[in-house]
Order: sequence, then structure tokens, then C-alpha cells
Amino acid sequence: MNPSGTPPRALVVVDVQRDFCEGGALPVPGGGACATRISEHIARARDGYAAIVATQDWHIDPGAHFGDPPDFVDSWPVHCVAGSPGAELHENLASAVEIPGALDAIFRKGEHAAAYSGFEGHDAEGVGLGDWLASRHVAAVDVVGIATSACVKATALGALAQGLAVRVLVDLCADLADPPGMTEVTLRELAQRGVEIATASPPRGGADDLTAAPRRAE
Ligand code: VGL
Repeated sequence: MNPSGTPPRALVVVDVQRDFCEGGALPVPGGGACATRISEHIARARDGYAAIVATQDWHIDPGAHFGDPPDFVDSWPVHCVAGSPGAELHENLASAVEIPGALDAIFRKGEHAAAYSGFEGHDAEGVGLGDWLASRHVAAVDVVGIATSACVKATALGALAQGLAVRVLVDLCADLADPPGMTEVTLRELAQRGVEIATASPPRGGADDLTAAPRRAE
């Protein structure tokens, strides 16, 4: 617990990389705007987090994860090649993470096989995300980023498996466009499995879907 009595919470920013945004190799609609909203959230809410970390897809030779042709389920176009411009964090996020101390660590994953969950990643010293958070007594995480139905979902489930309390802030996520309706199915599944679906900004109301219903994350 921290002095305010709430468990230490980390923000986990998943795969906000140029290849997953407009103009990239595997673009997700709204990826660039998602990066901007995450930057704004970091600027506004940084003091409320015990740590802020990011993950990066970082492929060297991920085998069947790269498909020719890809099926967009288990195989994908070549993306996030280690060290390439497309693997860099998106520039709309970079404006926030360049603030000294804004980002506490980066966890890279997927060098030699598909790795959707950030909990399969490791920092520059080889420490995994789960151990890193545990050593800082983090008990809860907010998961945001790209793509909701792929790496955000896997990272949220990975966090649950670590025994963490998990929120997904849906207004700070972007999802693959196909198949239509996938985001809602994903959010329902996550909610059923114990993930809190919330928003960083106050919901505007009106719609009756999951994305309008969640409470604001304090
Ligand atoms: C992702 C598809 C393939 C993601 C990564 O970051 O969500 N999606 N590789």
C-alpha cells in the first residue's frame, strides 16, 4: 500500500510502435491518435502511478509469426523488425516518454517466436515484466495500447495470471479493424475473466456498449 491506502499501480503501455500506426507495416486504425491520448494521460496522471513501462514487439526471426501471405490471425505481415524504424515507439508517444523519468523501463518481446503478452518480454537487463513489477511491489496495472484484441488482451491476461488487479483503459487503446465487432467481444471476455474495463477520460454516455459503461479510472 502507498500512503493513500491504494495498492501501487503501474501503467503498462503495450506496443505503441510506428508499424502498428497509420503508415506502418501492420497499421491499426486510430493508432497515432491513441498514442497522443496516452501521452496526455501520462502527463496528467503520472504521479498516480508507481511505475510507467512500455512494451515493444521486437522481431528478429519470429518464424511462422511472419506469414507470406499472412492470415491475420496467427501470421502477420513483416512488422516491428528489431532495430528498424517501424519498431520504434510512435512519435506521438515519444513526446511523453522523452520527459526525464517518464518511462521507467521498456520490455521487448518476440525476438524468435510470436509473443503477444508483455509478460513474455524482458528489459535491457533481461528481467521479465512480472518480476520487475513484483520487485517494486506493484499490485495493480492499467493496460493501454495496441492492439486491444491481440497484445493488449494478452498482456491483461498475463497480468491476471501474475495475480495483479487489472484495468484496461479502453479510450487509450486501438484495435485491428477486422473482424467487425471483435473489440466488443474481447472486452466482454476480459470483463468475464476479471479485468476491469474502464476509461481514462469521463465517459460521454449515450451508447449502451461496453466502451460507454465503464467507470472513470481514478
Ligand atoms: C500485435 C499482431 C501481431 C499487437 C503484434 O501488438 O497487438 N498484433 N503482432
